[in-house]
Amino acid sequence: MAEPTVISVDSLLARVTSIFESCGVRPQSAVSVARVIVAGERDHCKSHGIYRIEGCLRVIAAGKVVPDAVPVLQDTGRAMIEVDAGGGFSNPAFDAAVDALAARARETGLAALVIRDCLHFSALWHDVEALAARGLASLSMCPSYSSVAPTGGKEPLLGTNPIAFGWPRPGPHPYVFDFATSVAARGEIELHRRADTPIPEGWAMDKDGNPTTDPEAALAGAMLPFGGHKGSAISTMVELLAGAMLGEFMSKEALEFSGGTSLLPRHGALVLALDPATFAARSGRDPIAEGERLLSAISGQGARLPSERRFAARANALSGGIALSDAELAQLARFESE
Ligand code: NDP
Ligand code: PYC
Repeated sequence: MAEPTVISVDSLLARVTSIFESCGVRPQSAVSVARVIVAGERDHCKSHGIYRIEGCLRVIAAGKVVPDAVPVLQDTGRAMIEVDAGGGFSNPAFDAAVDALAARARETGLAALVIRDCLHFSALWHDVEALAARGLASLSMCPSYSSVAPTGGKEPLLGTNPIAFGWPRPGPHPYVFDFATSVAARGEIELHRRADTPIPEGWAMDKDGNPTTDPEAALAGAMLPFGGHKGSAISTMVELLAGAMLGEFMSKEALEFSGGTSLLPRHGALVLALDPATFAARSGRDPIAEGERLLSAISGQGARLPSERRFAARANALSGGIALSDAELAQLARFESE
């Protein structure tokens, strides 16, 4: 088998940024979008790494995202800060609002960021890591497009609706989890389809509601929520909070807007930021120290914390670069020449 080619994180970032710029994405947004994609690759989270470039370019070509949208921040001084992404990518909108969100959470203890009318193709850990770096706990969530059947049903209705949580820790890395509320992200199934490998049992049903390990049949059928009725309920909560409550698309509307799952979903997103120091003030206890006791006890049992794999992959990539296969390099080169 051919040896992979190693490329530095910075040089991959420069290449991906320039691919987006040459497709009309305004430079500041191109960097925001590329940074999250390259970070996915750097952290070896392939389902939201460079494979997503193609999807982003497809929505640009289909006119379903506004590449030069300028996010507009609306801060009325209350707990809820809004940023209108104007039909553009979600990452630039988040980047435009994160400092205001963090400042408000520090001021009031709890603040919410509503991102309106965005295309959220990406992973959410990035949002919660940015807030943890500012000393805040956070929850981030968004709907997707209908591809998951509620537990007990057979029809795709819910999205893969990701949810991420971040908690600040002393030291370089926060506590972070970030996952699809489906058993696996849809991107994982797509990667199996491309590699022509079966998906594990329990991920999806075919269009007749029968269990399947065939990625094509799974993509044409319905994915399953993680944890049965519990994941189904959490996914429903994401639809309600980040769709219905915001007055933004729910997964079904996002699917209708896109006309299918081949285009990435457009909708809103909700990010809650909480200041642990404010919440704990009257208790006289140090929430971060309390958190450390719990997290050390988890690790002390030999259990791994979520994101430990990600942080280890990140350290490797930052020191030794990112290994890309010939096929991935060829795809990058194709995007650069288009
Ligand atoms: P994974 O199942 O790969 O990982 C979920 C989380 O669990 C990660 O924080 C991971 O940490 C952690 N984890 C995994 N294995 C263990 C373990 N054995 N012990 C402890 N923790 C563990 O994620 P998904 O495939 O569900 O989602 C991948 C990405 O897709 C997410 O970033 C999500 O935001 C994104 N997504 C985006 C959507 C969108 O519409 N924008 C839709 C759906 C998903 P680690 O990374 O260290 O393994
Ligand atoms: O991987 O499920 C997924 C996904 C949907 C939209 C963006 N990512």
